[in-house]
Amino acid sequence: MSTSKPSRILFVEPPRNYWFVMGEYLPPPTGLLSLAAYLREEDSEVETAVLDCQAERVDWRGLRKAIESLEPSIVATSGFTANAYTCARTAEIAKAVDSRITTIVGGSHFSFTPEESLTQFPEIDYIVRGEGEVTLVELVGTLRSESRIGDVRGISYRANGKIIHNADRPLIDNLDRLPYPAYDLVEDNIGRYHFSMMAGRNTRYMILEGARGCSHKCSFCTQWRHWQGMCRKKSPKRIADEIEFLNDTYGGVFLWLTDDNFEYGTRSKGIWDELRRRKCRESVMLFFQARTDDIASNPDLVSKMRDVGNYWVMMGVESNSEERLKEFRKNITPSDAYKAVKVLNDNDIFSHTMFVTGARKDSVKSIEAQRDFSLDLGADLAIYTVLTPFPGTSFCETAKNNGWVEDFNYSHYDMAHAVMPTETMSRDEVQRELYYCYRAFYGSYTKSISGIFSKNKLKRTMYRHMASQRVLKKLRDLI
Ligand code: B12
Ligand code: SF4
Repeated sequence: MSTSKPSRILFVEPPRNYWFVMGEYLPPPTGLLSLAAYLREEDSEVETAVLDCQAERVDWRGLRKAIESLEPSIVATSGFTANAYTCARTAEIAKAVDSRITTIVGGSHFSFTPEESLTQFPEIDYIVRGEGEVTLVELVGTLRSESRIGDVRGISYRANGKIIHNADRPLIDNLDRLPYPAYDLVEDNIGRYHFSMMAGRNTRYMILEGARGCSHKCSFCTQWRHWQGMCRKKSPKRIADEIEFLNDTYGGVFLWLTDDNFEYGTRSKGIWDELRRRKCRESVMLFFQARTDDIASNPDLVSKMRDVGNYWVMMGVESNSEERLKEFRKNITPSDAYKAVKVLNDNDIFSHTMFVTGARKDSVKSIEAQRDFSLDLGADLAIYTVLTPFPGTSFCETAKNNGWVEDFNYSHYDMAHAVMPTETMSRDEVQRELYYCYRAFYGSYTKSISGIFSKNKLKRTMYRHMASQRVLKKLRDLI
């Protein structure tokens, strides 16, 4: 095997655990598909393949066999904090097959921990920090031509026993220029991608990007820093074209927009205008993430988006406490949450609320109040998460500087494991309170029965699925 021409790159979605809190699902590896699409468009000398271990039911031994038979010169993978170790293990396997294989990782976790990760994982050769497309093309070209690696912006690596961090790379200025994710490279898997709880086992689940970044700066969130504090949006036409393409070409129905903050106020009008003339709007189920203040102040635009297929909205309500919201730098109020839930419910859009528990000043009493508030809102779904010090967040710096973090095992950084105590609660107590939150939401017999027999198909699917997945038991087992 050789790293000289042509480059043969294998993108690997490693074997991973799913996030049991939302039941059973199988997502497409969108980040890798976006990189693969751009790379093959820009570099005709590269051979590109994607191995989705999840979809193809390939375990670690199978991954090793696949690398042996495909003989890539480069193995690339992506991860966020909770699955960082699976990326390192992928690189380790590639090196065990052939030490000349170049291993590249990227994604939010590695972007924020290049020094730590390159020290901890000798099997990783290169970390691509931040936006990946242009950097990967340059890195692959540079490796092939054996030219100066020091000139490739946006990478970290080892040289002469030292860890080197090249300068950052500026962001792509127009996201419309990016090709569609290379779903053709996982064509055999497309029928398997699904999100049971949200759309049912047999509804085709695909992910697309409408924007990168967020203009807010919440203390617990990695996204705004990952995208350099900027929010770049694809044009309404491009977004509608991509939705239509996924629906027409691959039968994609449940379409999850990755945009961290959809912004109904500024974007709905254009996207609605594009979609309302297209047939696909009748069959797609669009999922958005949005802020409560934005939804609350734009009921008419939310209603317009419902007309073109927006069935489900997830919003970060986070807390009932003004003080906590201020500490999170969230810039919303609890009354925004009431208004937002009402707007969604009035428009028959599934209202999915998210809460953060286990902040430093949280106590059994304050979490109880948060729980009551979450039930009182009347949303279709509440997901409770534990405040987690993700590397790259400003909260992580505060938590580390104050010595609050007790658990440094990144595989527990999934917002379902308590990794820090609060001022008045141990980690076990935080974990127990988290369970009580879910028990209050799903455990109510009358609520579950009315959910299971609800007239709303999405609600029915969700409650039936959650009952079958024994989510409550899994959460209790964490205590
Ligand atoms: C869709 C999604 C999901 C889906 C499916 C994810 C999947 N495919 O596995 C579901 C619902 C299952 C999910 C679950 C979780 N998610 Co999630 N998810 C997302 C979301 C919205 C989109 C991901 C995506 O496709 N982005 C589009 C691609 C193109 O962006 P990208 O991955 O960042 O890749 C770019 C660069 O980072 C870089 N890059 C990335 N990887 C690589 C690799 C190489 C080799 C190179 C060169 C470059 C590179 O290049 C890419 C193009 O520029 C993101 C937020 C976001 N907007 O990204 C959160 C996000 C990734 N999730 C997050 C979290 C915390 C979770 C959960 C732990 C819990 C939760 N509350 O949701 C679970 C964990 C699941 C698990 N056990 O693995 C966090 C991660 C934070 C962190 N630092 O760890 C994010 C960032 C959300 C947030 N606001 O904080 N998620
Ligand atoms: S939590 Fe949401 S609103 Fe806050 S910075 Fe992150 S993406 Fe933006």
